[in-house]
Amino acid sequence: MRAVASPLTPFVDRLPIPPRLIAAEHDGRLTVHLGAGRHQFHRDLPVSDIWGFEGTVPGPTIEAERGQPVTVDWRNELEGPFPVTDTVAPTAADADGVPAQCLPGLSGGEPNRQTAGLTGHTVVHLHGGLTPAVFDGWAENLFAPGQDAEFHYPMNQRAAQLWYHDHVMGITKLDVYAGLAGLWIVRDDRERELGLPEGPPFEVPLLIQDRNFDLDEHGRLNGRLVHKTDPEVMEAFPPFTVVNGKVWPVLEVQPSTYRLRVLNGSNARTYRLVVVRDGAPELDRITQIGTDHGLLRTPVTVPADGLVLASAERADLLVDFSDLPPGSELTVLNTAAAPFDGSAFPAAEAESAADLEGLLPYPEVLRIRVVGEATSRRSIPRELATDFEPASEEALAGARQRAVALVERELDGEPNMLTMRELAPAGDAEDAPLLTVTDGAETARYRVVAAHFEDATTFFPMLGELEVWQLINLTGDTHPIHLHLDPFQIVTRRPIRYEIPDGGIRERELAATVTLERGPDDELDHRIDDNERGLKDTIRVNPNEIVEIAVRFTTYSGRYMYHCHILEHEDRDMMRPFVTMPAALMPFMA
Ligand SMILES: [Cu+2]
Repeated sequence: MRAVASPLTPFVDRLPIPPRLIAAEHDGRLTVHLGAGRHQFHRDLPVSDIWGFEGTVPGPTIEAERGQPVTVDWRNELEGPFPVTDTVAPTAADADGVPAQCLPGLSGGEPNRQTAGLTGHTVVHLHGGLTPAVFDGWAENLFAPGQDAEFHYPMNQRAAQLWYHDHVMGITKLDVYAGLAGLWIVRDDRERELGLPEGPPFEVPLLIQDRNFDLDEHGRLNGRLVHKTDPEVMEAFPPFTVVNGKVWPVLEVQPSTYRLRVLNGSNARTYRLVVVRDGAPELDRITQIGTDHGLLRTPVTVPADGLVLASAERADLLVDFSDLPPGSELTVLNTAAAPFDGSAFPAAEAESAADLEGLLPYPEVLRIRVVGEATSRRSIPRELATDFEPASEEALAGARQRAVALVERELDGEPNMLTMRELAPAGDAEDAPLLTVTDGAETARYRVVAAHFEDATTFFPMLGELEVWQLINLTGDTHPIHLHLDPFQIVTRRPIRYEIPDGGIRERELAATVTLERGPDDELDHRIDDNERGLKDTIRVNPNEIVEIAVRFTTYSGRYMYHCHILEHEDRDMMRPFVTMPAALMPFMA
């Protein structure tokens, strides 16, 4: 296996803990400035220009209480020039065959002039928030430098780890990459009844991202942020893993039980995290208690290969270090090649996970070092959440069904276009290109009724009504699909095989035959992991797979978005609107 030497030394910086901004200490009224800042990503890197909340990477961690509203005055004080160089390498690999994305610098790419000219228009979305539509951060409702937006967050929602980030149409990938992201933790009585760690030192948020940097004329890293893609891969998979703003940091822990709250805030990269000590995985130290929207019903172990988190997914973990003598070291490694397609990788081989072709030159994520004398192990409650159950068969059978095909359209001379094709049943007489879905003896026939963000809205869920959304992946990559507003539960994940005739993918039309059975070359298990059986807002849809989710929008009417959370996909053009409606208004819809 070929490798490239790292220009940065791993595990020399301490893991930073973002400052806490506790809403209750400010009567629920917060002011957050979005501004240019300076940030050092690693001891041996020059300081980088960034755009961040409070001018920091990441922004402060906002902490709120369930039922206590928070108003944030988001003050846009962003100033140019834009702090990231955006480029496309002219070739996918250099003369030695090393993928351009694994290397720092521009790899011969021209800086994108439009990106350099960005003016700091922004909008903030609270991911996972049950937020009225006007405050949800619609991607086109921007505020300019010098303007502010006062957003009201009711916080009528269960305890969970959320995050806030920029959500501008077409450039979320750039603004988030520049640093515009931070954590938001909701707390409630149920978590306190369970005695879970809250705050330092035993609760540690881990925001994982990947970044790349430019080189000076001598080939030395100069600290400037680089967003680089290549002619074959339209997503950025930068080589350096950053946790809470530092490349490969060190977390010192006491021999005790820690609550690690992990968020993948990367543009595109999926991580499969494995904890290794003395060369061997020790995943049994980890108990997962929560997911995107908070506590699971019962604690679960993480999957045998490791904890998979696609962009925007969260995991609430209790990790037991209580048996470890001072000086013990554990390493968190990532074994997921990119672009991620769900392929397995055994945890036992995590130390040799480096894979240039898989755009994973450095599997390192975090070093954990045990210091101090033994304290106590924390017992883990057997019953966690009691406020939700899986939808019954009967409820599912009566639910409104919607279907969406995830489609990648190849284009000459420009990056591929990804879309969510919303489907509607086709009449018997229709001869337009159709997508058919065959499940046993039954075949459903669909036509595409919307593909791009600006196409007319076709999804009008009624408040209070259960819906089942089918997400049909007709691409070769895993897509983390995120719904704004209410959380959902996964119902099924099933293998499909499909055929798309030549020319079957057009601007809006789609011809495809989908069969609900495993294809002969399909090696994925298409399993629902135990840690996905909670309240989710982002769900992975793997290749050759159909995922069904059950969702009930409950509280707010209005125009919301759902999208792939690979930011390069969301920006081009894997995002669609939906409008939640009170039942009483439906008869008046023209
Ligand atoms: Cu995607």
